[in-house]
Amino acid sequence: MYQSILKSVSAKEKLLAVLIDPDKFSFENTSSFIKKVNKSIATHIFVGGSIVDENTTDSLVSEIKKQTNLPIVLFPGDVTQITDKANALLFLSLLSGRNSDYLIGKHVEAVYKLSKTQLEVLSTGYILIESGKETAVEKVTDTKPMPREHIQNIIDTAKAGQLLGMKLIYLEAGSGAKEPISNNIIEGVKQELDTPLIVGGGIRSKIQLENAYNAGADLVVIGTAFEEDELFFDDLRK
Ligand code: 1GP
Repeated sequence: MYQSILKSVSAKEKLLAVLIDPDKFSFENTSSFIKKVNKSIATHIFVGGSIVDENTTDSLVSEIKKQTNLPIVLFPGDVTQITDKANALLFLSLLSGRNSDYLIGKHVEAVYKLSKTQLEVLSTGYILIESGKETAVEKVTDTKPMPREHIQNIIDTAKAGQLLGMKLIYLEAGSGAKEPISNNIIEGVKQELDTPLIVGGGIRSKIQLENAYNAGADLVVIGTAFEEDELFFDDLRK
């Protein structure tokens, strides 16, 4: 999976992940939702959320897998969301915060479970940026997002993640964010970064999606816009 992301980045092909949060998603809707995903320009399906019941992820990923050939990537809020039914896992370290549980603690807890799976583990520097309202990530991790005007600090944080060997950097405004990550933040980080750049949170229109791509996002993640209005898929047909 990582190799194919790198290939897309060097070919300047932009990637789009549809995020399914098992906590907000109705299981019975899987088939019709995934049909729409398959007809869209989406290249990946991410599954995960801040608060998800144990075992929900496992059965949901099994069901999704029956209906699509797109790679399924876990975007876990917790160790309980690890399932070997997916293809890969974002091994997220919350670099914007100083809560050691989310920097390294949960990762140590996850190792035994991961050793029982074939998941491709993608080490990801996860940077939460202030976006106008308190987000679930903030509450669950008990950390503060980085102020959006501290661009150099955000760039240095992303760069530190890369120097630590992280394979991906994810700029996160938070699910349902009022404002997506601004173009100048994306541009600034992208200029300094050699790793692929993921951007998500608050992207609700094709224009915002294109803005993020033009600023330098390699992979954009969209969840809420599809949850709220599946007609959004019509704007993103292949
Ligand atoms: C959240 O970046 C993702 O973790 C997607 O956010 O739900 O706002 O699209 P939205």
